Amino acid sequence: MEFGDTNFTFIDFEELCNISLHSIKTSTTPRSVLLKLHFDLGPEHFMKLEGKTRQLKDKEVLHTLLPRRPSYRYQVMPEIRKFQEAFTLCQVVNSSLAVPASQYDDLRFHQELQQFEDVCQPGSIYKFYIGITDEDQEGVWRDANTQISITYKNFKPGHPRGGSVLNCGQVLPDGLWSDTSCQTELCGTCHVEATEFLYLRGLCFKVDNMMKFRLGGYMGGRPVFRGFYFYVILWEESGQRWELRNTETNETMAWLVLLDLKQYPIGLHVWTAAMLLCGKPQGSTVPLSLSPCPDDRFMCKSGFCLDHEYRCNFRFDCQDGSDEDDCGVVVKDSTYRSHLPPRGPQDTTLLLTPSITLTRIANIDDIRMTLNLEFSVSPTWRDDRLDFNHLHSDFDTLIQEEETKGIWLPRVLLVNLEGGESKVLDQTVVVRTANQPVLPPVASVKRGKAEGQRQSVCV
Ligand SMILES: [Ca+2]
Ligand SMILES: [Ca+2]
Repeated sequence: MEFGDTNFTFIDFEELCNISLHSIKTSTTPRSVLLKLHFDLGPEHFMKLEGKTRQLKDKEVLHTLLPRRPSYRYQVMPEIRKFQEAFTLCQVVNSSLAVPASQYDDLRFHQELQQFEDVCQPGSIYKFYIGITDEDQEGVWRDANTQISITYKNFKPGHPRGGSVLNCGQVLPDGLWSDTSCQTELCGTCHVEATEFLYLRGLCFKVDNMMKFRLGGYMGGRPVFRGFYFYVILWEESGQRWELRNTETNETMAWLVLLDLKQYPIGLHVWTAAMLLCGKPQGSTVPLSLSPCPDDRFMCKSGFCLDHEYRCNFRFDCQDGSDEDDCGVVVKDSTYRSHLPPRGPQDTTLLLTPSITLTRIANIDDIRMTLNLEFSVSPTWRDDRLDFNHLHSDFDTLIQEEETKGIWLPRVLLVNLEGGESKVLDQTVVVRTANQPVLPPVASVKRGKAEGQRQSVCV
């Protein structure tokens, strides 16, 4: 199965009618776009549009006719968690733990929660978190996402009850707010901006937009990730597993069972192909990642994003430590022979011309006729048989001793030492970028991991 079939011309205003336009083809007329919207958005929106269909010529016109939806949605994550866990989950799906900022927001928020009253902490009146906390300063309620103190409040009379234990916001059944312990297990709700999305990587998508998914509504009682095209990632309740489906053909493409049922398919997971998938037979494993990380950032296994400078820098920066996994620099294929030197330019014999830097004349002993010198010898060469990962663009990358053992290196031998000895110099091997790095394919699950190719090596 290949994902290069781009029959869509309307993808660039996906913000407005993402789901509705999934199955619209190139030949679609504006009129039939409206009919499709009528079907998907419901007759009440169609009535607003209908009177103006005559004039529809291009997508700009259509753009102006579409009903304006709010730029965000509330999305209940209907599993109970502690406050910090609910906060983190919203972050990793590229959203924030919801904090209604007006009466209108609060109304929408409460309406969203009502659908899950029977699911979240059944039997308790305390069911839902709100993303506010007074942990830093008692009585000063701040938005946990921005740390800015909130202006709109909707606490029940007599609430918050106060104290250093009750530091997180919760919603009561009537929609009014109260305070609770941040260790209480309640459902969180994410505030999802329409412009924010996640990338699904690891499939043979040929178009960037095919990788984009966003939280949009519920299926099987849990949030669904809707692709900008016709793919969805949904919770399959009877099988208790996540499924990647093609809604156009109604086929399940891959599935994932997570041991922790509360977990979402965010970050890197090994899925199972439910059909022939990108050349892999049914039943084979397919690593897929779902995360907000754009191409220029590294994705921790958990789905959090890091700047590349933290990748392989000998410190754990991801909570799961995955930024220090697979940090090998040297890539060689099976034809590589470490006892053979690389060829020189135009296939000549490699000639090494070392540069010598004298750093210190430590001692001159004219009685014993000896000189004590400190110096370094730096031969530089190019080995086109090797590729390298994780190279820094603005400074040399050190190759660990373990890896230097597997590659050809010149031996620099110093003779005529005091007493007639000879000595092999201590060596440090660094790699310097000699040309532009080659990035992995756009949809690669390792996108952002490997970079660099065919560089010079110095000793
Ligand atoms: Ca408090
Ligand atoms: Ca690191």
